[in-house]
Amino acid sequence: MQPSVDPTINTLQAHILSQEHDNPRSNETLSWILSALSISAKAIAAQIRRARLIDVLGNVGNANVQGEQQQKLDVLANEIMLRTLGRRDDVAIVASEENENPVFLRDGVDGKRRFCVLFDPLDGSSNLDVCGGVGTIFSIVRHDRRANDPIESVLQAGSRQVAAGYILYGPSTVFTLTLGRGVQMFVLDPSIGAFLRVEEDLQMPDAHKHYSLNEGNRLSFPDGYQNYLHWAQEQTYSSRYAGAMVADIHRILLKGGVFLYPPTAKAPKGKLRLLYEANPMGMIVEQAGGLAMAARDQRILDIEPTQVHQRTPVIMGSTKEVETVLSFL
Ligand code: AHM
Ligand code: MG
Repeated sequence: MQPSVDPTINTLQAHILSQEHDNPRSNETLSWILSALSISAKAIAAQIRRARLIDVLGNVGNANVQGEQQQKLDVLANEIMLRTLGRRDDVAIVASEENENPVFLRDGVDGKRRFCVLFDPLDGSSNLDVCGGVGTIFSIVRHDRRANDPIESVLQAGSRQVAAGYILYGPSTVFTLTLGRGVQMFVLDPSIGAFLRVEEDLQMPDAHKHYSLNEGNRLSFPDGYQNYLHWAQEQTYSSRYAGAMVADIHRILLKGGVFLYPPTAKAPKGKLRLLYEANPMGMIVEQAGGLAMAARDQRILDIEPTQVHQRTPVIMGSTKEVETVLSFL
């Protein structure tokens, strides 16, 4: 007899099990990976909450593969994720913003389906010193056993993701997940140590007169973006920018608006990374009824990646707001 799941217990764990129960073939081994991500989220949240007290703020003194200064918590969060995911038999490869190359863990020679987990362990980490919101972003794709090396296996278009999500470490810890059938949102109840569902099949507002971008770069945006900004300000749009993509997209999922990271003089291909930032956030936004684009005619999830750490411009959020931006490009 099939085990049944009590539908009144709306925890992340119960959600994963019920999905597996309803779709036994498509999700057969994701539950262990998602439970590792949930444990990582709790461990990272605990470190962040006490960061100022246990001396884990500030730089390590090294630059990561992107040439960016690593914070102590970037390194710590990366280690937590590598350790928890590394122990899961279903994970073939892990790829992190903080590591130059994907790490190969095990193959699927026993015929068992295995997955690649790509992640940014601590996105927006420069917010840490000022107690601002930061997040973890993850993307899960099937491991391609025919691939010649780990890089080849992780280089898959975002439309092939089987699951994606983010964890926001703010006043509460929020776990937002899609398994390709809608978006579910959970909040950590620290008193019982479980993520409880707060939004089921979340749909974002279609429009909202808010834009979110680093306006300091304005003068080096391509003309279309500058014209859009001019227009939006004439229309009395409001500006909201947390400086952490997870916090900005989380707000837009709930309230609506558009998030942009255009090409700039400093970052001509955009700043955000395709595989573990734009793709997973793009899948969440699309599953919530929004749009995620890289350019006027380029959907983010359709980009065929060529490099693990490749960057892309990002325009994502409420459908009408994204369409308006595109009309200026
Ligand atoms: P990070 O992964 O090194 O933290 O960089 C990504 C972050 C995003 O969260 C955020 O949207 C963006 O960088 C902010 O960049 P800027 O400071 O240029 O506005
Ligand atoms: Mg990041």
